[in-house]
Amino acid sequence: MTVPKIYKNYINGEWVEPRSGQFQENLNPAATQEVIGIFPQSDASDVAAAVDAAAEAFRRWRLVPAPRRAEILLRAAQMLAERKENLAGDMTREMGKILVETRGDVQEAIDMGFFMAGEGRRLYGQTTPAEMPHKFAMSLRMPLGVCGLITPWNFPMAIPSWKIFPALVCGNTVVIKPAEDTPLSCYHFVQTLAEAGLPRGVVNLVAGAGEEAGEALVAHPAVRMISFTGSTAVGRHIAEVCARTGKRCHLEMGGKNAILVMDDADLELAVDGAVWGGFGTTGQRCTASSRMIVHKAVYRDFLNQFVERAQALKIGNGLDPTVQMGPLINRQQLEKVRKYIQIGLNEGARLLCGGQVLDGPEHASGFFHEVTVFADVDPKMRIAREEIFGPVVSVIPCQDLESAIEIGNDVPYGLSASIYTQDVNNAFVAMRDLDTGIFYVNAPTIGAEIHLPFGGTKNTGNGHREAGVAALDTFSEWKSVYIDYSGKLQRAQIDL
Ligand code: UN1
Repeated sequence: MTVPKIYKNYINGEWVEPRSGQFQENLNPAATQEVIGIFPQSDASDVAAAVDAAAEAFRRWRLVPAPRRAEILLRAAQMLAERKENLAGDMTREMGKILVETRGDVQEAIDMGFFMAGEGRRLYGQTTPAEMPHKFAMSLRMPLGVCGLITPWNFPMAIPSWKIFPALVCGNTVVIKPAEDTPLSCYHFVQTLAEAGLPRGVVNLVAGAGEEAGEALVAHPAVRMISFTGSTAVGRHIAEVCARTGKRCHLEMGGKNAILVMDDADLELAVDGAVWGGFGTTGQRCTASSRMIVHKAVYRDFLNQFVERAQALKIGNGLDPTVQMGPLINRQQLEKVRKYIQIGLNEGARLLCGGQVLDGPEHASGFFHEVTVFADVDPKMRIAREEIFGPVVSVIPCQDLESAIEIGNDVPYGLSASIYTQDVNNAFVAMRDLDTGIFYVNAPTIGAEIHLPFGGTKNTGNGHREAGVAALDTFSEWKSVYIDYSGKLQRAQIDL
């Protein structure tokens, strides 16, 4: 076995050791004997050095014309495309999801790079008529300054890219703290940006724990905004600290997403979507389809087909191309899944398949769990309301479209929803009435594309969006400009 590599922080264009001298091993969740690398456990002093570097770099970066900034982003995206296969392999090793999915994750980063590079030649503001004859009025997008980014482990490169690319094209500089479980993919991403020619200090990477490095980043007075993707509990706490320290705060948190299956649905298609939406990424997406709300007329048929397909999924190491579902990310998540299965059983839900940790010889060295389906779930049960973030799906019977929508909305979250129906009227009603930020027709709740806004309502978000042009609103602020070329004092109507 090769000696694991020791990684450092990236501050002001240099790889530097954490001041504490503390490091932590990053293990492969499919084979815990494999150490992916040894990563810094940074503290507040490392974060402060990174923020200082970002603040200094901002003085110059904000003045680099946006089309020039964009050229660097474009180059980075092209380099990611050339490196895609290696990046995907490393991501599967550190995160566990299967290769087709990690390729997709890298592709999202590539796509976001291309998209945001295009924005370098737009970043549109507004020009409007002014109230006076010799006066001009317009609004411009201005960068915020130093952005603090805190990213999760389930999309180890895509989500850092969703934050870094728009932040940079708008003229901000950043400090990113990736998830402790998946720092390697973020290292690869930042390394690629550096090689693409990003000036020193524009992007800084500090690895470590949320409680220490993350907390220090959120509290730092020179950070102008925080963009966080992760749990609702942590997001709420971040929002409080941001409020106290006067920062903008963008939050992307939990989900409990439903697929509605109507009596006129193409059932085979719906089952396909349910399997992919429910068990893709081992259910560890905030967009995962963790609830199936199924019309009573097709309930039995749906359950039979769904369970048959779910049970047939091959679970194992995601590097094996025949494997369809990888492990959970870590022991804590595995324990969480076990806990919720017990809760479901205690609540009286009917366990149709799964429910066990996989610990046979093939699976013993990873955090593997069977795909699990609960049927006859009551919408009030905890397994139908709380985010499990694992391969556990609750199937809930419903009477009609109206009751399906009511059940769909009866959760604290509002990220994504979907309906399977052949009736265009049903589809439009569901689109209008399901209170989520993302909606699908005849497709599962996962699979958002990078050029549309991504985010949710209720406890999922806090009103901001990422991805698409909407991300520019998250990472910039408006300056309204009035130019009076009359050469005399003109007074607006309102002053008179
Ligand atoms: C997430 O689950 O945190 O829409 C992001 C999707 C992916 C992104 C998910 N494109 O499922």
